[in-house]
Amino acid sequence: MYELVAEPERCPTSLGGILRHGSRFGGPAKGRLLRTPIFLTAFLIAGLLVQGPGVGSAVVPVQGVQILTTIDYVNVSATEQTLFTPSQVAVTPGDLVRLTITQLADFNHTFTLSPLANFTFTSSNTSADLSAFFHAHPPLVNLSLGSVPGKKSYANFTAPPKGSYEFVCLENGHFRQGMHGELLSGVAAPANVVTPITTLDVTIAGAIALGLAVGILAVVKMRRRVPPAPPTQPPT
Ligand SMILES: [Cu+2]
Repeated sequence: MYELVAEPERCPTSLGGILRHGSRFGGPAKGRLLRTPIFLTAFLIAGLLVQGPGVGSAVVPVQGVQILTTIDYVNVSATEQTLFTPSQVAVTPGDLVRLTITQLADFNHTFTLSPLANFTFTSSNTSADLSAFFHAHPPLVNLSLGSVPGKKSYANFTAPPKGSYEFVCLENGHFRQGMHGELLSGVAAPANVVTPITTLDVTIAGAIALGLAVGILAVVKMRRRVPPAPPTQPPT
């Protein structure tokens, strides 16, 4: 008549229950005690690797799953003095470049990036010369910045193969006033701008996974020291 009363010893739904009932999977006692934390750790790490953005983000930063792509954040300003600052920015070939251009002037500029490696315009080139060039060689990036000071414009692109790529402003006369610069992809670069944060995020995710695994192992050890509860006695 007591068939429906749950017997904890047969229902290893808790961690302690699973540990106490390792023998149901067979094998010597030492082996089963080792297998359970290893299984839990592998399960945890597998979960970290396969989860998509937003899934489980309470535990691991979303950036932590972006393992295969490194992002280079590049910020350039276009000034009232018809200059780009900085005029040299560095990226790594193949990285995803997230480019932000901040307009500081109250008149239009463009940010127009040449697709040709190791090519530079001559200082006597007019805006018409530049436009003709970009008609023949479509730019990697071509942003018109508007004329509102403080406005930001954005572009995402894949960093080109190793080389130096010139960027210019196509507004009349601005290039000849010095409004140009270089995107250095995989070549000697100034010590600024590039921040491959995704590599750091992967490290953080790995550290969190390791910390969780150590925590689980600690819990497992503590649970092993607690003697199992006596079996529930059916009412008489
Ligand atoms: Cu300009």
